[in-house]
Amino acid sequence: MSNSVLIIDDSDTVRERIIHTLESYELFSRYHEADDGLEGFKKLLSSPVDVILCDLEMPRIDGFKFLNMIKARPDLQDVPVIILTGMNDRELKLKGLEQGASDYITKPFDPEELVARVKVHLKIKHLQDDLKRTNELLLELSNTDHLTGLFNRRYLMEALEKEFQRSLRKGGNLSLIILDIDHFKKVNDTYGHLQGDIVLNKVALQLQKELRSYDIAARYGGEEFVALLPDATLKEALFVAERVRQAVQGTKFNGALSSLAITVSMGIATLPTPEGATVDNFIKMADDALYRAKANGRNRVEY
Ligand code: GH3
Ligand code: MG
Ligand code: MG
Ligand code: MG
Ligand code: MG
Repeated sequence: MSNSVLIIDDSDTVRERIIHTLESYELFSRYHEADDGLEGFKKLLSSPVDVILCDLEMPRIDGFKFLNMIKARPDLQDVPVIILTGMNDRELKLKGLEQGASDYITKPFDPEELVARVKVHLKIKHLQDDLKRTNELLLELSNTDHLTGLFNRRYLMEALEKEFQRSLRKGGNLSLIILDIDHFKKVNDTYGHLQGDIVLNKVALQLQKELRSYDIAARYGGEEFVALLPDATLKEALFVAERVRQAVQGTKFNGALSSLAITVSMGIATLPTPEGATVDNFIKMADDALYRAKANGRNRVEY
């Protein structure tokens, strides 16, 4: 058991009694003590704990102020605070719980009840920690762009690396289309970011619709998308890109966006290339072509 607890109380005797109780149940491997809220806050910053037992009435920073201090910190606000006080007052209890305390125990405390409640909050804290870790892991492992549902850049780069090597090995074709929405900043500026997101979703949908099942459509950056077309020749990629260009140009929006018309520019690169290519300059070829499409008036495809 590697749990740690912070006990904040201005009475040495009370702190001793709490530690004595917790020790006999072997709940914690580390005990931190402080005799007021400020001291407790400092201790917390240097050593994170799993649960805090906190007195209300203390000199300088009292229990309520301490609660406010830690609930204002995103890195500390999930640590459960159990108020342990001699004041058995309904208003104070409600105030404490409202300000973010996880529980409220009055002194003199019943040792078994204290331990039982500490256990409950430790359990919740651990479940919360697990959930946070799982979420972080899922995000890390995720292949999906959350706004559009297309693949994300991370997945695209993995797939591109694989397809690129495969194509070099077999001498087959591989086409890469980079798509960038024209004057997208103006859409955001005129209609707001949320409406901008709707437009991004629509373009993502249009792109996806023109692809084959084994093509990969990804959100490459803010308003940039990439389509990776295994085995597609330049001619085939041009055909796809042109269809996407026309589909986007013909898009009708509803509601606030009903008078909006958008276009996209695209750049294409295709393997094999005359000279030896790397993944990086393969992308750069498509990017350069996109740049030319922008320079040549937008709403067009270059390669
Ligand atoms: P150009 O035709 O030259 O591409 O013009 P542009 O306005 O599209 O070019 P620029 O790259 O300057 O602007 C891209 C804009 O995309 C800027 C940024 O605010 C917006 N953007 C990036 N990511 C998102 C997003 O996730 N949602 C929304 N709504 N807008 C985004
Ligand atoms: Mg006190
Ligand atoms: Mg851009
Ligand atoms: Mg741009
Ligand atoms: Mg753009």
